[in-house]
Amino acid sequence: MGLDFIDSQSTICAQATPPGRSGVAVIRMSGPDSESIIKKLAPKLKKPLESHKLYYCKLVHPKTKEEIDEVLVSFFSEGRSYTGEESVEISCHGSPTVCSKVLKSLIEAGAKTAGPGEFTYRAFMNQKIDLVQAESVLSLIESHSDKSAALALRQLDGQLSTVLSDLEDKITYLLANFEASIDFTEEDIEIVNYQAASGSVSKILESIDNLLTSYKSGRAIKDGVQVALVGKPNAGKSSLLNAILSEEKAIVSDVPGTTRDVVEATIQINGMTIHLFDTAGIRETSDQIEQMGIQRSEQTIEKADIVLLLYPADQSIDQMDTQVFEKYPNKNIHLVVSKADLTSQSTQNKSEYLEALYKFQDKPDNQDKAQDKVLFCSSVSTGGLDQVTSLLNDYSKSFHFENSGILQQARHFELLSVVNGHLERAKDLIDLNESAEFISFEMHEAIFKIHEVLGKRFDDEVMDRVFKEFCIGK
Ligand SMILES: Nc1nc2c(ncn2[C@@H]2O[C@H](COP(=O)(O)OP(=O)(O)OP(=O)(O)O)[C@@H](O)[C@H]2O)c(=O)[nH]1
Ligand SMILES: [Mg+2]
Repeated sequence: MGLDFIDSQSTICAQATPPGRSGVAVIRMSGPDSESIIKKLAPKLKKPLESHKLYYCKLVHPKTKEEIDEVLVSFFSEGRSYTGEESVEISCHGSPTVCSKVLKSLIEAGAKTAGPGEFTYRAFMNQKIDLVQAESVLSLIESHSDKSAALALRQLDGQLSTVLSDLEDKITYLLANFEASIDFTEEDIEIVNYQAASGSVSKILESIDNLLTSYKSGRAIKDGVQVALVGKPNAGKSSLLNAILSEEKAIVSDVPGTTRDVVEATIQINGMTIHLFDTAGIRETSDQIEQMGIQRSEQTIEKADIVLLLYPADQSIDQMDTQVFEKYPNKNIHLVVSKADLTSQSTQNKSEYLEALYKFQDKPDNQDKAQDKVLFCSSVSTGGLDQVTSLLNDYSKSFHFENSGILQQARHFELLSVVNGHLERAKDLIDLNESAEFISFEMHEAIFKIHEVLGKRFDDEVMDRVFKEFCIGK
């Protein structure tokens, strides 16, 4: 994107609602000339506009005086708007022609088209929000599930920013002590109690570790959970996908190798987005297109949070299945015995499947948990999906964010991992009774990185990364 579009002296405008027809569309304007520009389009608005008031008026082209629309104008004075600048919002009729005329007239009257995310960028530059909150605006706009919207809203509310500022304060306090002790090294006065400081750093590291661990949940809440349906050709993967969706989404046939490309579908369970991926059956083949499909199946396994490895109840596990366990020993793999209607479940030997799986994966100490790894399903009989749906149900319920801050952005995770590294080194130095200068250096670096997360320090690269995802009008 580049930030060359930024010129905070200008007044910008853009449509805030999506393009297309709607009852009402909203056009936003922000910048020092907002009031004077809207008055050029609405000559009847003579008196100074009052903040947070709605004005009903007719808009006309500033030069030709052609009538454009009857609209509602809301006015926000400088310091009392989203961007912190004087701003106007025009609610006009939601016709693309009307919106385009309003925007053209605003530009004729002196406004310029906003760049992607420029309204939020200005809010950040005017210290209305920090960078973490700016990112949450985008997350909220893009949220596709109840939980992702709720989490983004919390971040916008400043919950994560507060947790990070609190960490910053604690590190700054320790740093101040170590820096003070640098000045007194000659005089043999003990300013810092190294043992107490080590304990304090451990506590901070614990909080950071909690945040870093929370990223797995945060990412799943934000982006959804990825579930891969894999297994041999004809195992019943596409049938299972269709049965879960109650829709004939993927082609089903008794010809092995029917599915070639990955078929994706999305469902919502307990406020979470679940992405289901039906894949090409894995087998040895000389067919080049099928080989490409199998490669995609493997890529899907790599990205997946849960892998459902299907194999039909009337067959036993073979080398193709165990290869998946062997190749992905750390994946959350569940064995799904498909077509369970073809044989009686009681004749199935669960331990045989478990043995095959736990040859390559760590067996949980809890026996029930170990047993839970095998599910039976039938895509054709009543209640045949119960075990699969309850697995997805339980999994989607396992994501919480009631209490502390939770990370959902890769940028935050990366930077806090660096903070963690600096503080671990600081703690090692403290425990070795090293000089306060070295310890202070690590703490300084840690604080710099927290500043980068919050946007107290930033450069074009950071801004580009944050704002490149935004669309115009946000
Ligand atoms: N009896 C029974 N037949 C099933 C079940 N699920 C699938 N089948 C049949 O098994 C055959 C293969 O089903 P698909 O869903 O296409 O299998 P797939 O794993 O997607 O196969 P590929 O795309 O070739 O890898 C079809 O004839 C289905 O009707 C089931 O639960 N019970
Ligand atoms: Mg298929």
